Amino acid sequence: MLSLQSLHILAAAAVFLVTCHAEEKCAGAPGIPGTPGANGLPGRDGRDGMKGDPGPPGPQGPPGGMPGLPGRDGLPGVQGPQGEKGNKGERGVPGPQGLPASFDPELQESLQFLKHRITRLEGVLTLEGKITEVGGKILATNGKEVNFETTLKACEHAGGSIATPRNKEENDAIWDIVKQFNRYAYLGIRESDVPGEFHDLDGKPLNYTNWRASEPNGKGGENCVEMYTDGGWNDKKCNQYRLTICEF
Ligand code: MAN
Ligand code: CA
Repeated sequence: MLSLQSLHILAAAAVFLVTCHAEEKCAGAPGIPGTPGANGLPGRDGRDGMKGDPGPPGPQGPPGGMPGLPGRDGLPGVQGPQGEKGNKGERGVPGPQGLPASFDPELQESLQFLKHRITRLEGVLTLEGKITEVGGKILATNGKEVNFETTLKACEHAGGSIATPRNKEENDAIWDIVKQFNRYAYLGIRESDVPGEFHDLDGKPLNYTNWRASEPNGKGGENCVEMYTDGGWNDKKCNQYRLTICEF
C-alpha cells in the first residue's frame, strides 16, 4: 500500500507531466519533501473547571462519640389563652366646660331631629299594631305564651319588664292586647308572704286592682296573677302558659 508521502510525490509529478506536455522545455522533477519536524513542547495548563456537586454523606461514625451540638429552635407553638383582665386605669382629667344644654343650639337641633324621628317611628309601630302607648308607657307582645318566670326573662331581655297595670287606663291598654290575641296574660304582680295579699314585683302594695268576683281565692296556693279576656284579674299558679306582654 502507498504511503501518504508517496501519494504527494506522484500527484506533483502528474501535474508536472500534464503542464509540461504543452510547453517546449520541461523543468526538472521537484525534490522529495523533507521529514516532518519534532513535536512542540506541551501547552500551558487550562483555567480551573466549575466546582463539582457535593459528594454523598459519609457512613455514620462508630457509637460512643461526643454528643453533637444542640439543633436549631423548633417552630413557635400555638397561642396561649388570654390573660386575666388588668386593673382599671385612673380617671382622666375632666374635659373643658360645655354650654348648658338649653343654650347649645347644635344640641337643641339634634334633639328636635331625634324627637321628630322617634315620633314618626312610633306612629308606624302603632299603625302596625306592634306597640300601644299609654301614659308614659309603651306596651308590646311577642305573641308567645310562656310561664311566669320565662315572661319575666323575655321582657328583661328586651330591655323592659312584665306589664303591670297601675290604673284603669293601663289596665284597658293591656286588656286590648289580651282581647286581640284572645289569650290570658300574666301581670307583674305576685302574692306576698301574707296569703291573699298581692304586691308589685318591687314588693310594694298595689294602688290599683281589678280582681274578678271571688278573686283572689288561692289562699297562698296561687302566687301569680293573670288577666282574663274580660280584663279582670285572677290569682293563678305561675306554671301556666300565658301571653307575654311587656312594658317599656
Ligand atoms: C280555677 C283557677 C282559679 C280560679 C277559678 C275560678 O280553679 O283558675 O285560680 O280562681 O278557676 O273559678
Ligand atoms: Ca284564683
